Amino acid sequence: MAKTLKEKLAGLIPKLREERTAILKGHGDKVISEVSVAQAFGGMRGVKGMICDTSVVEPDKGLIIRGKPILDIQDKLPEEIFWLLITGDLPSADELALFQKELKDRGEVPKYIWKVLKAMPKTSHPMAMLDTAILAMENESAFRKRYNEGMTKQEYWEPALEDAMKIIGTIHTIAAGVYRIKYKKGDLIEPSKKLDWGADYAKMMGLPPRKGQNYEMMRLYLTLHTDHEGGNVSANTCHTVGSALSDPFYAVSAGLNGLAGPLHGLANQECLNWILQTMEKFGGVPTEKQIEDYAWETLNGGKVIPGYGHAVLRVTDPRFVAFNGFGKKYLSNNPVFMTVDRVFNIVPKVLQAHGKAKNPWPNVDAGSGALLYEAGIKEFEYYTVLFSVSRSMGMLSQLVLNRALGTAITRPKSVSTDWIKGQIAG
Ligand code: HAX
Repeated sequence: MAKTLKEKLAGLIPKLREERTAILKGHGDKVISEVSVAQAFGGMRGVKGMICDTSVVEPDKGLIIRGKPILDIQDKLPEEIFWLLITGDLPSADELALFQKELKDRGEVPKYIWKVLKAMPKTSHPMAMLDTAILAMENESAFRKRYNEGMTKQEYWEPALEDAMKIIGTIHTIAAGVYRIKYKKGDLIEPSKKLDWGADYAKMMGLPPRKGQNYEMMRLYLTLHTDHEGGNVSANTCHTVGSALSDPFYAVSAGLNGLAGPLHGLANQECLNWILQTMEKFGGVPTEKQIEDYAWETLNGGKVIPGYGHAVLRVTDPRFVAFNGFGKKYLSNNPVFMTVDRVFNIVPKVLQAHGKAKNPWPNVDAGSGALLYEAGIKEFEYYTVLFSVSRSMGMLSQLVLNRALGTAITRPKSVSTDWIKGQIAG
């Protein structure tokens, strides 16, 4: 008989706890990182100060989920990736079917959420709408109820998982509702009883299936964005808020607020903007020389070229490679995709000549917008919502594991500038 996710985790957690205890007992004093003045002033870049087992980002390889390079698992469903993130293994066919059913069983969005969303100003950003909806749904939290009843620390992960499954079971429906309400696309579309998570999201947004191409695009998009280790702004924020035992609704809503920043998740709306501006300026697919000129114009204007550079990566992001592969398969004659592809030939050389960015290569956001645009999603400011639906899986898998392992409340030590001056003076 196939196991539920909860049964599977219940079997795994005792071993994970033993391993953690043994490491801390035997090697708790081992130094794994030092911090320079530049790192303290510079966003703690590179400081090793937290644990995340769901995925790692290797500077020269990109995203690796539980030992599997992302390009090797790009054809898996996002539901399978969630299972992989949280348990370390891909689900069997039976486990997947049972898990998908469990998500659908939790798929009802409370009616008050639609009232909240419809009451928001017409000018609200779709990310503000999504984050507000998740926060308003805190009312449903099993974690908060069980905490107030007095559960033991050993039990924390169980209602955290229940909340995680409620969020994943509904976030695509809420996000599709945000799309239809915000952009006046008509009545809300009910979730399907049959479709998988990604295809159902596309359908509820009202995208035409296009012989399944749009469903395939959505699954790929959601699979590629689930997780990017623990230190990025959204994961780290979710982790910190969750570490105070704020329940998963609070923690995920907070993490998504971080994803809404232009240097993080919002970059994907800015990328396509940059591509379309280039096309508009030059009246169609620009030549390589025109792209080069426009890239310099952007840099000389003191702006960043969105979609390029990364805090950790030092190679072309494999997720960009996956999107490019989809584009080459379905959109090879499409002007927007052709421009993205041409920009990829030019911008790294310009950034190298500019000499500032440590990584001149494209990140995940450089190519995804073209695919979304061609799928019929023309509202750029919505793109981060799609990112959020996927990233909720990474944040929640990390959060459930942290509650299972009893990870402590986050509390790094800050120091004052005077203290730094004192250190420098010796
Ligand atoms: N265009 C122009 N300048 C860039 C650049 C780019 N694409 N990428 C980096 N630089 C600049 C930085 O602004 C910085 O300049 P200052 O010294 O004047 O501050 C310098 O190069 C060194 O930066 P870095 O160490 O290479 O990069 P950071 O770790 O500081 O920042 C960013 C990483 C992703 C924020 C950065 O590369 C950037 O702003 N890129 C464009 C925006 C973008 O694509 N963001 C999406 C990232 C992926 C993601 O998280 N998605 O959610």
